[in-house]
Amino acid sequence: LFYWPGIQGRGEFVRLALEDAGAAYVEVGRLPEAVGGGAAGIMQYMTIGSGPKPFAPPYLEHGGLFIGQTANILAYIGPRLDLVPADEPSRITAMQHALTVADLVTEVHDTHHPVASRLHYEDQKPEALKRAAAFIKDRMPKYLGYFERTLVEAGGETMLGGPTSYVDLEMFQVVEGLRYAFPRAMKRIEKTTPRLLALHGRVAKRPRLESYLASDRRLPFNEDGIFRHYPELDV
Ligand SMILES: N[C@@H](CCC(=O)N[C@@H](CS)C(=O)NCC(=O)O)C(=O)O
Repeated sequence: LFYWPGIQGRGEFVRLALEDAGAAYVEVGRLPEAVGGGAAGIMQYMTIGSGPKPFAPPYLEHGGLFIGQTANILAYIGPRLDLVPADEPSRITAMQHALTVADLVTEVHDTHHPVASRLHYEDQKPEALKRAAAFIKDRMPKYLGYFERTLVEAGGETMLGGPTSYVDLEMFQVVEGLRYAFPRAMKRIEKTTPRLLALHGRVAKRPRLESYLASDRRLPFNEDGIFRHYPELDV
């Protein structure tokens, strides 16, 4: 797995699936630079070989194939880790939900970086205040309401209505991330999503994930990642 060291970010959606399945994987970004790890290693591997290159981390190398885009990585590893049912409708639906999560994640990123990713947050604060206010008022309830309805319509236990899938793990991370970034807003909005919260609780108690979450492999949220806590944005 190739992802920036030091943050959960988008890579965390992939880590959760790998950890839940007990898969053996190497996190290249967390290896020393001297052996090809660190941020330099991540950049370097994005350009080597003659095959198609990923646009941005996270990406995964498996059997010589470099796979980019979080949702696409999950669609690739899901069947191999037994984290998505075998039938095509389930797989397409899982991918659809993963892409919706990717949209949400981009909007969360844009609350603190509404103008440009390469500028510091401090250099786009007035725009961030406006963007975050709109996100909290309209978008956050819309996404969470959609996930809640989807879960209820699927029977209330899992997002696909069958065994636990990578989409359920993603829901855990969405709730965790939004609670970290926007605790005040989330406290209000999550009153309307009881089934999603129950799913979050069940995922957290899955034995391998429970030990992963308590380990130092699970990086803490911080203000370099996607879900950042700036109290002034949590209006
Ligand atoms: N849609 C992609 C977005 C990938 C992405 O934006 N990655 C970030 C880190 S979380 C990055 O390093 N982007 C560099 C860039 O966009 O130039 C995904 O879901 O994987």
